[in-house]
Amino acid sequence: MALRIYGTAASRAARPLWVAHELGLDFEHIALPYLGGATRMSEFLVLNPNGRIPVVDDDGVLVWESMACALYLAERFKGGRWSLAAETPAELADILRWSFWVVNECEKDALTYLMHSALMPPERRKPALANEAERRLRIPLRVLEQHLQTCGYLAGERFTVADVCVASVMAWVQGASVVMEQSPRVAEWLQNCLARPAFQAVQLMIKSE
Ligand SMILES: N[C@@H](CCC(=O)N[C@@H](CS)C(=O)NCC(=O)O)C(=O)O
Repeated sequence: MALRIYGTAASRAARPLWVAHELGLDFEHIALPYLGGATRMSEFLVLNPNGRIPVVDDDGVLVWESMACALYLAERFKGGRWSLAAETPAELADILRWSFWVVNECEKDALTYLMHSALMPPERRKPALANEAERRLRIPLRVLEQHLQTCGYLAGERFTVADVCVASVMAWVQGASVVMEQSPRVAEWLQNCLARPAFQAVQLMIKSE
């Protein structure tokens, strides 16, 4: 098998896995957990010296950083039955800016919200941290809401890898009032993205791991 994706589906590996399912790629999934030390073993550090998942191994071409993995797969396999990659310079600009935007402006606060509202055991959660993260997210979410008032997608007039990158982060805050109450267009767009069969396939992978 020439294409391998490392990382449990219940992690940022969901991003390249989502793209792989969208494109109907033939790949091997190595569901490496991020807890328990497997990512710190020397065999894994050869793939990613940062000791983190995901990693994409495309016949020896190694990609780490989950958004880079998603962008790489979309570009590398863009000639298939369905393209998630840019077809024009304007689409490329949109894909790059939204993907970098979500990592830099939203991901940290979205993760803090998720950890302190759902993921951590209740006794370790700090609601004040979740509230503060949600409050900070109001500013970038206004930008996304404004964009979606006139466009159905993030790049061009079709679903692209930019939607995967941004929706994969917004999924962490999908139940928060900053989405549900403040950002109705974001909520609608997110619901459409998460209803896609490829995203649902990743959810099934999570359940079966
Ligand atoms: N910026 C990196 C973050 C990767 C990351 O933190 N992955 C987590 C799982 S979602 C991990 O491997 N954690 C293990 C560790 O940090 O030791 C990316 O987007 O790929």
